[in-house]
Amino acid sequence: MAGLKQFLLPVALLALGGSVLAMPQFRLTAIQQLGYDRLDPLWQYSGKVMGCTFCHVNKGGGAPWNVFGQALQKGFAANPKSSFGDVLYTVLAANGDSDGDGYPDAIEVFAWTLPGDPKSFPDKPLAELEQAFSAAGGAEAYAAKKSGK
Ligand SMILES: [Ca+2]
Repeated sequence: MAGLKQFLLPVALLALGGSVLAMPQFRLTAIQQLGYDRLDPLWQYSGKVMGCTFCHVNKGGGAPWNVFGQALQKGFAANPKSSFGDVLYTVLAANGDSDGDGYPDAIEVFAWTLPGDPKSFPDKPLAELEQAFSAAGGAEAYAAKKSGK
């Protein structure tokens, strides 16, 4: 019996850990920092929460980055010693509209649309969203987690 347990536990951990590790660290950090993990309790395993096109042009990620991803890259260039979480927060708190669709990046994050794709934008008026965003804590709610991840 003990032998079977000793065999099964590592296999189970490997199966779980493999899919988690398959998700890039920046994406893991962003999903948790921006509260997207609330969308799906199994987000780490479904892989569907916050697709790569949040920051990248292609669905599979990698280069090139879309305009929001480029804004993050500029944030890193301006503060090379910052953590990804801090850069993400700085860009969102700056209230810019990377894709120029009329909705600031932070509002698009709040509304679950893509801040780097002008064809993706909220279906509610900006003023209404800004009011709800402010009531939910505004950009402060997107500050980097204290764990430093
Ligand atoms: Ca926008």
